[in-house]
This record gives sequence, structure tokens and C-alpha cells, in this order.
Amino acid sequence: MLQETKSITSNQISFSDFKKEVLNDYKIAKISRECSLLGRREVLTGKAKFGIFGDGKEVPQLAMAKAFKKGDFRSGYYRDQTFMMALGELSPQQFFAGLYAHADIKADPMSAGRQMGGHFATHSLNDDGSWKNLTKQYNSSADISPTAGQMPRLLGLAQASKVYRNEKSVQKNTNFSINGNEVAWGTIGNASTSEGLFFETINAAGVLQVPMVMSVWDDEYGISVHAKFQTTKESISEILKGFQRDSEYNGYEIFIVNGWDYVQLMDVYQKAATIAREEHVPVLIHVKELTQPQGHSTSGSHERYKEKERLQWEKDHDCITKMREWILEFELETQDGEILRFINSEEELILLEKEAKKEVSEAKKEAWNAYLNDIKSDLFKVVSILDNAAKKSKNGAVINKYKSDLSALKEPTRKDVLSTARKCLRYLKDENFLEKTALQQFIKNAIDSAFDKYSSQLTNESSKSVLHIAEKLPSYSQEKNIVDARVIMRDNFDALLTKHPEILIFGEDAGFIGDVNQGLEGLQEKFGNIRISDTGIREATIIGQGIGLAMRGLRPIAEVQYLDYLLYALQIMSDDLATLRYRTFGKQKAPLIVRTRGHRLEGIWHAGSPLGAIINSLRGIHVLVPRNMTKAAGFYNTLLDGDDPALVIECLNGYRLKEELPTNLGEFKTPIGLVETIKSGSDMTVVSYGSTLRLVEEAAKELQQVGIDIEIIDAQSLLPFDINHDCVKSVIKTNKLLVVDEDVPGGATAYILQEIVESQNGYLYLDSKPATLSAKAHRPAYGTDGDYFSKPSTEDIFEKVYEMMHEYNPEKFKRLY
Ligand SMILES: Cc1ncc(C[n+]2csc(CCOP(=O)(O)OP(=O)(O)O)c2C)c(N)n1
Ligand SMILES: [Mg+2]
Repeated sequence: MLQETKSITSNQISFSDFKKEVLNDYKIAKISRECSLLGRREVLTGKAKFGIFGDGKEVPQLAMAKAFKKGDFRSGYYRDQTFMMALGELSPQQFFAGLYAHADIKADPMSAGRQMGGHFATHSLNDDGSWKNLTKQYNSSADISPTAGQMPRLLGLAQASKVYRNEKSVQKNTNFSINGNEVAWGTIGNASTSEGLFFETINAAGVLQVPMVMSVWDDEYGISVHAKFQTTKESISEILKGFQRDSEYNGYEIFIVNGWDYVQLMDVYQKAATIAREEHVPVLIHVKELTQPQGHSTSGSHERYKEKERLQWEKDHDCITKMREWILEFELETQDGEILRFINSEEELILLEKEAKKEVSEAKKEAWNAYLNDIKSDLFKVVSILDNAAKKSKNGAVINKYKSDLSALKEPTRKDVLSTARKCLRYLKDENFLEKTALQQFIKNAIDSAFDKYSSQLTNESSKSVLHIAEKLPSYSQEKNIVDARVIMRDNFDALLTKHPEILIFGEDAGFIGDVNQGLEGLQEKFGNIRISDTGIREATIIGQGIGLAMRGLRPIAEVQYLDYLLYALQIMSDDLATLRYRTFGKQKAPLIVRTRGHRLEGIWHAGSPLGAIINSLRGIHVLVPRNMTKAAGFYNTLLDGDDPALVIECLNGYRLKEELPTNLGEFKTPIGLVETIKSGSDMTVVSYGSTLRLVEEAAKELQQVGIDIEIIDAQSLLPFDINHDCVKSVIKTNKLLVVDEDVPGGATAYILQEIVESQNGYLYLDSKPATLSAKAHRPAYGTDGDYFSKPSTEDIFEKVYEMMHEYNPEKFKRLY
């Protein structure tokens, strides 16, 4: 069979180089396959918990890797091990370290054992948290497990190139881009294209015309569910045909290619890369006829749901088998009539396959030993302590039994070691000798070091953390300049955009009209429509845009129009943004600021304040609830001096209220994690935040008239909350505590109560039962009366405080009802 080499790559290369490349590719594919085969065995024999592998998807990934350049980004899913291996970003040993959950970033650079295998990442950050030069390395944004969860971020990763190419203010930023030439490469399984996030991203990328190459690995199944239940017409390229660009409209370039066809794949991927890189046009590559040689994952077997014919078809169309056939059959006749081949006999290929097998088997052993040695050194320590302790203890027999059970374990875990140590300590509780102290010390150290391994890096632990940024008060001119509060937002954003050229603000109605509340009025005109822009109505991908842009060195402020609609974005904020630092052991960051507005308007979807849902799903993101626009502006100023992700919730009913315009716009700073006492008092500590504070302040005046003097604390920052423990200092003075908000009962008020009563030991100082006052459990009803009877009113606050004072001193505060 004669083949043209020209189609393999656009550059002409010599046959011997071409041959080397093909055989090297084949070897990578085989190594990757061996990893999958051995990986499954490791799970089935109990050495690893769960395995999901890239077998059956190897060959297209070789093609994608060839078209992928330094500076480019991948945002993909669990099938992409071959791609990572082809780039040199994942060795077989690292592959197995991940499978075993080796909790050491040096052994498992993908996540330090935090993510199950098959979740890939590269390091964007140095150890001190500063950026590396991303244009000089291959980049893979860290994978997450929810199907299609990689899509929103992909949009932002691609858009960053467009910004760097077209926006003058950031063009000198060479650590992140060279003229916007970088492509963002997405991968997704065929079944996951059923998710809304996929369609939302595809549409948005078409609108924005960003350099994104989207590969769909199509094996006709999503676990056991066939394409006929997943995709209209059973074909994603068929139904996306309407996105194809034409002479009249921008759109996509769409390619369809079989996943076992090495030559065609190389050709398609080179073409796709050129279109995306040079023209900034998104490309969809539908890679069909892929297979799952071992089924979906280690939790099941595909023989249960695939017909015999399908299983046979998969065997025949295995992409590596097909590539092997092609290598064996390949012949090229030169002009002199010489026949060129990749190999002279099949033996050469068999030898190469044996080498691949051996390499993987050795890498697996190395990974296992490295993983186990860490644990074994702890095990030996404990065994030796227990051995000596048993000799001295009256409970020696039991301790000896624990010790020998532990020693007998061939594959011990950290849990086995520590749990034995902790159980044995109980048998030493009444005794006193050196070994007991040694055991206590061991347990303490083990728990401390486990914190670093399993619980560190939830938030920024570097010197750039915003928690290190001190408060800076607003300054004011001599003659009071009282304005509508939204003017403070607008003028402060103006100052920030001038000061930080890498800020981009975008959202629904954020561009042309300058947001629905005019906080960005006139700024698009001044800073251009790249820095201040309108988006479609698509909250999840607005956040995704922000995550991707932030991962490439820009400082996005993503607007979600109203807090009630944050729920559309909450999933991606929770799964992706909030976990990014944690899941990469601090090797990636996305300092995205999400701006929204909420509390107190009218009705079920215009007055929500689901702060409990927010703070409990967004650990890893700062959640800030400023009571007015000066405080809010101060938060933006602080956040932009650090690099932490945050959500700022402005008060929707505060834009038209009057505030004094500060003179040091862009400079004054609201501290993060600190509360503010806005009224001092001696009878009760009342903690609240956001719009509800105004009601508490009103109630305080009325309470004063009946001789009750409350202290009001503005929480301002819910995540983190009151790191200086100022609330308990107030409770020490008042001995009574009430937390008020307009979330559901047991929402954010319960969280604040737990912080003060339990974490800050507030219970020690209370003279009466601590209480919460929140909205009703239902969404707020519409209208003034709906609001009055759904959310806490001034009267509710007054009466709650009064009732608590009555319980404390019934003589002085007679019953109201
Ligand atoms: C949101 C979400 N729902 C369900 C799952 C469980 N799940 C994991 S993979 C998968 C099937 C994905 O199939 P496909 O996209 O075709 O990828 P393939 O595994 O076939 O390559 C499912 C349902 C998940 N991870 N996330
Ligand atoms: Mg599939």
C-alpha cells in the first residue's frame, strides 16, 4: 500500500525522521495501553481504589499532542493519559503514583494523590505561588470529574488568547501569551456532550470566535447508555452542522475523522490547529469509531451491556491494532524505485512492544515501592514503639496483638498505622513511661503531616494571600460629596481599570449600558469593548470565562446579574473554582472575582439570599457581603492586590442610597476576614450582614427607647469569618448573642453561630440561649407584604431582642404578648 507522507504533517520531513516519529508514537500508544491494562489489574487486586483509563483513545491523542504547542492549554477529561504521555507530562511511574494516591506532589504531580487517577494537570505556579512562564511549557488545566465540567473553563482559556492578541493594555504580558497564538484544546466524551454545559460553551465560543479546538472522543457509549439515548441522530457533528461557518456568518470549522486512522488524524489536527491559531476560529473535531477495550472503568464490565457483534467490532477497530496494521503494510516508493518501509519484519514491532511492556511493569513497581516505603517507615516506627510499650504496660498482651496485626500487613495504609497507634494509646492512658510519650508524639506528628498532605491549600497559603492585606480607610474631601452609591462603584471601577491593565469586566448588560444598576456606566466607552463587555445569558460559562482568563494571568471580574441566578453558576464555582488550589496542591490558581447583587427586592426569584447554600458549597472561595458600596468597592480594591478567588455580593437596594464619595478611589481597602462593630452597646451582641444590617440599626434605635442597648457587628466577610475572634470579645461584654440574616433558618446564621459559640468558645460567656433570626423556610413572597411576612422585619428584630431580654430580666422587661 502506498501512502503519502505529505499528509502526516504540513512540514516536509525526511523518511527516516518520519519513520522514527511513527514508531515513537506507536511505542507511546503501547506504553499507555500497558498502563491501562496493568492499572485495571492493580485495582482488581486491591492495590488501588478505582481506575478509569484511556485505552481505546490512544491514537487521536497522539495527533492532538503533535499539534499542541508550548503555551497552549488543555481542558479535558479522564481519557487523556496518552496525550499527557506524548507531551512528556506524565510518565508511567507518575501514572501509577496517581493510581495509588501517593500523597506527594513529587510522586504524583497531577494532584499529590488528592484526585483519583485520570485527572491531569501541569504546574502553572512556582513553589512560592508566583506564576511560571506559561508560554514556555505545555499547560493542562486540572481536570474535574463532573461530565462536561471542563467546558466552561475551556471558553476562558481560549478567550485569553483573543484578549492578548487584540487588547493593547495587556500585550506586553509575555509570561502568558505571544500575540494570542495559543490554542485551548478541549476533550469530551460523546455522551457528556448531552450536558447543558457543553452546548452553552459551544454556542458562546462561536459567538466569541475564540481559538478553541474541541475534540469529541466518540465510542458510542456513556458507561452503558448507547448514543441513541444520548444524542439526537446519534451524532454530535451531525446536529452541530448549523454551527459550520460560511461566507455570510462566523461559526465553527467542523471535522469528522475516524479515531483509528493515524494518517487522517494527523492531517485533521494540523489543519484544526492552524485555523484556530491563525484565524481565531473555533474548531470541532468529531473523532468517531473509538472503543473501550476494558469497558468504562474498573467498576464494571462492558460485556454486560454490549452485544457480541459490538464487542467484536471494537476488537477489530481498536485504534492501536489498526495503527499496527498500517505500520506493517506501509510502503513508499521513492523516485528511484526504492521501497521504503517503517520496519523490515514484524519482529521489530514485537520487540518494541516487549520493551513498552517492560518499561511499564518496572515503572509500576517503582511507583508502588515509593508509595509503600513512605508508609512503611511510619509503620516501623510505630511497631518499635509498641514493642517497647508492651513490655512495660499492664495491657502488654493487647498491645502486642495490635502490633503483630499491624506488622503482618503486606500493603499497609497510613490509616492502618495511625489507627493502630491511636487505639493502643487508650490502653496506656493510666500509665506513664517514655514509650507512651513517644506514641503520643508520633500521633501528633502524623496528624500534622496528614493535614499538609490531605487538607492544605484550600485557600491561598502564599504571601500573596489577601488575608495579609491591611485595611486602608477611605479618605474624604472637606466639602462632603454625597452621591448615589452606585457612583462610588462606577468611579472606583474606573480607577481600578486604570490602575490594573489586566482587569476585564463582563456579564449580562455589563458592557454597553454599564450594568443594570449603572455601576459601570460609561466605562466601555472609556476602556473599550474587550475590557468591558456584554455576554449572553449563560451564567455558568460567564464563570467559566472568568476561570479560564484568570488561569492565564488576566484579572477577570465576572458579573452574575442577580444573586438569585447564581445557582446556575454555583455548580461550576463549587466544582471547579473552589477546588482548583486544593486539587492541584497549590500548583494552579484562578484569581477570579465574581460580582453579583442580592438581598431584598421583591419575590421568589428577586429577593433570594441563599447564603447557607453558598458558603457551604464554596469553601475555597472568599465570600464577601458588604453592607454598602464603599465597603464593596474597598473589597474589590483589596482583592485586586492579592490573587484569591472571591464572590462579592452587593446590596441590590443600596445603589440609589446616598453615600459620601471617597477621594482615594481604587486605593482604600476593606479587610477580608474581619468583622466591624458598627454600634457599640452593652446588653446584647447582634451579628448580621448585608441589607439586613439597616433593619438591625433601625431596631437598635427603637430598642434604645425601651432601655436596651445592643452592640451591632457587621460580619462583612462570611468566608473567612472573623479571623481575629472579635465577636467573642463582644459576647464577653454583653453575655448575649443573636445572629440575624435573611437566609433560611439553619443557613448562614447557623454557620455564624457555630463559629462564635463553638470555634470562638462563646458558650463560656453566655447568660442566655444564643439565638438566630432568619427568614422563613420558603422563598420570599412578592410585594411589600410578601417581603414583610417572609423576611425578618424591624419589628421581628425588636421583638426577638426584647424577648431575650425578658427571659434574662423578666422584672425589667415585661412580656409583650
Ligand atoms: C455530572 C456527572 N454525571 C455523571 C457522572 C458519572 N459518569 C462518569 S463518566 C460517565 C459517562 C461518560 O461517557 P462519555 O462522555 O461518552 O465518555 P467516555 O467515558 O465514554 O469516554 C458518567 C455518566 C459524572 N462523572 N458526572
Ligand atoms: Mg463515550
